[in-house]
Amino acid sequence: MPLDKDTYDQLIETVSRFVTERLRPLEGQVGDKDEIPQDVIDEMKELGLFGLTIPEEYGGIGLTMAEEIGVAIAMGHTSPAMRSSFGTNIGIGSQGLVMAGTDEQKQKWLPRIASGELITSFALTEPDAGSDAGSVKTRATLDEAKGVYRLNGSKRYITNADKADLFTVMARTGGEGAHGVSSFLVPRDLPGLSVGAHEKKMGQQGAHVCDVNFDDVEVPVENRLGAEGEGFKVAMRVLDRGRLHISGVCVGAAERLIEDMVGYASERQQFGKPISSFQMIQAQIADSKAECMAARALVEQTARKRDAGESITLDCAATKLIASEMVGRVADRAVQVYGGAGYIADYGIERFYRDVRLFRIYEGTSEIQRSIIARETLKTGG
Ligand code: COS
Repeated sequence: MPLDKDTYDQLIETVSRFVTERLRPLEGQVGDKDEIPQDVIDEMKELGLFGLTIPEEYGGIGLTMAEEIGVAIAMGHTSPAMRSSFGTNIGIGSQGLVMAGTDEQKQKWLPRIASGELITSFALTEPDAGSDAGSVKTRATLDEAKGVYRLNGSKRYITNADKADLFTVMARTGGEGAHGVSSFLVPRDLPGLSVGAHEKKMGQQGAHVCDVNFDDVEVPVENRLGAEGEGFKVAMRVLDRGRLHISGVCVGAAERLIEDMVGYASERQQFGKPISSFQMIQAQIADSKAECMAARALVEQTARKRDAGESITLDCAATKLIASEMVGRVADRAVQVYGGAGYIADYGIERFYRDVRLFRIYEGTSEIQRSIIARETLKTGG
């Protein structure tokens, strides 16, 4: 059920105020220290951000996709890592359970995910299985006598793994290819599970990615999500909506960069007048604004389609392609409008430029989005 208009407006206003007053002043610090302060995370928990998409009956707010997109756009107005701290709990780390879990599994985990007591992670990617997600090698071998699957293998670039208490892990129970993959809820404290040190990245400091290793980890049979062999499809459905959510964040980031560009161009004087009076600067602002508006319209349309129960695989791929490429161009123009200052860390524009680069890679590269769009379009005849 959608929220009533007043409640929704209030939610967006609260998130926007939190972004402006609490998070934006911390962007430089988070960028330098590669860590989001714990008191900020605690405040996010109090605001209910960890449970935005968890159904109400399991302790969350149960936002519709269109409402979730409103929050994603509002959160996009600050460094993307801020959103990532609760992003896995409301997205890829919980939605497999929401979509494919039994009531018992949901009762057991979702309330604590919604409150932020448990942090979740989505473990699909492996050293040799990135875009070709159906080729994962991590194996889950059933030991019927003991009532467990024994997990062996490694996952790579797993967001929030260092903080995670619960992983959704895609592992092979059957033969080659996507149909041999199942998914499992794997608590971090199981013996044999280890998490590597977080990687040093180009951007999005404060959001950590790590390897996760499984060495004979015994996962109870009742922790399997859905039937054997259904894990890949669960992962793909989770990624469809994840791609849409990320597209909302891209739109928010572009809106922020456009505001920054306009502010700077209006203040900065050259040749005796603000640089905003020069048509070449105006063109960069105009192109950014128009492209951002188009992406926002597409994101909102796709969210409404998902809420209406329509098939959205093609739409999500197209939305992610358009929104992530758009914000890349906007960030590039922002550096150009700022000129020398755009290259200097203190202004924060170069940090955004690095941060938004990831949007074209994670949750499916632009190349993968294009191949999904082509495949779906060829299937339906255009
Ligand atoms: N929703 C539901 N089911 C889906 C689906 C979706 N979005 N996409 C695929 N499936 C189903 C297919 O219908 C097929 O089932 P049937 O054979 O029963 O019809 C099954 O899953 C296998 O699909 P497919 O044959 O398309 O698998 P491929 O190995 O060709 O892989 C791509 C497809 C490339 C799209 C997939 O591997 C992918 O998205 N890769 C990118 C992974 C990614 O985004 N990684 C980012 C890191 S995770 S944060």
